[in-house]
Amino acid sequence: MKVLVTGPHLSGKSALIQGLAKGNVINIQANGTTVGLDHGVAEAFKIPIRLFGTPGLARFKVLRRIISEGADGILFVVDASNPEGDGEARYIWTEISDLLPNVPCIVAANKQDLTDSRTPERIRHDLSFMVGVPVIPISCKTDYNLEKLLPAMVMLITYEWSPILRAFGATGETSFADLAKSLRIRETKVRGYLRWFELRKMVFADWEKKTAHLAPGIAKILAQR
Ligand SMILES: Nc1nc2c(ncn2[C@@H]2O[C@H](COP(=O)(O)OP(=O)(O)OP(=O)(O)O)[C@@H](O)[C@H]2O)c(=O)[nH]1
Ligand SMILES: [Mg+2]
Repeated sequence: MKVLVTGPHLSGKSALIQGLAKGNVINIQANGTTVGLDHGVAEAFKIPIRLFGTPGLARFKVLRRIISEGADGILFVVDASNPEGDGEARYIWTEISDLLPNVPCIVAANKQDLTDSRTPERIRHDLSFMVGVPVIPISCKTDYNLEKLLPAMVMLITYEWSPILRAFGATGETSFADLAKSLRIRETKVRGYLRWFELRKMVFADWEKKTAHLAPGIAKILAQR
């Protein structure tokens, strides 16, 4: 899975990727600001997650567009202690929701270690343009709640695809033919979906036997609901 880490300048995007990927990170920056990208690899529900961080400066719009391509989820990082950054958050949100419409998103309300940081309720109120997007309070400085972000993201992405993923048996193999039947689509279309899910390690397919099964983490999420 590819998860985009974006948000306004100096909100803590690079710090978050450091915290989530635990040092397994590449960062291109100059004078303390990202001018290229951040890349890190992490995991949730045993699903590998490739994190791509964008620069936050408004002028790097072109890079944000390139880095956003094909993202399955968005972590939108805001500085909870800095309401002056909300205008910039709105600008980046408008840009990203145009590039990645209907992609699951979570707001990470960062810097909760600071005494003047806003609560999730306050952030929901102040960023009311992000209607319906869940807000998780975090601190990259103390690692507060960092462990919650990626499981929540994998769950959101799985729910998004659950109408298709539920056609798989919870355990064991499901044949391509059975998938086509229960989804009422052609087998060629089933193969298209399988390639897409396989790339994201959400499903494993045996292309010779023409069977596939859910990754255990995905089966677990679907069983919980
Ligand atoms: N107190 C506090 N400071 C933080 C936290 N997270 C990041 N910072 C600080 O905030 C500043 C910006 O952090 P970065 O991770 O570089 O922010 P960024 O969003 O990647 O910045 P750009 O790439 O320039 O847009 C740095 O000085 C960090 O040390 C946090 O949770 N608490
Ligand atoms: Mg950065």
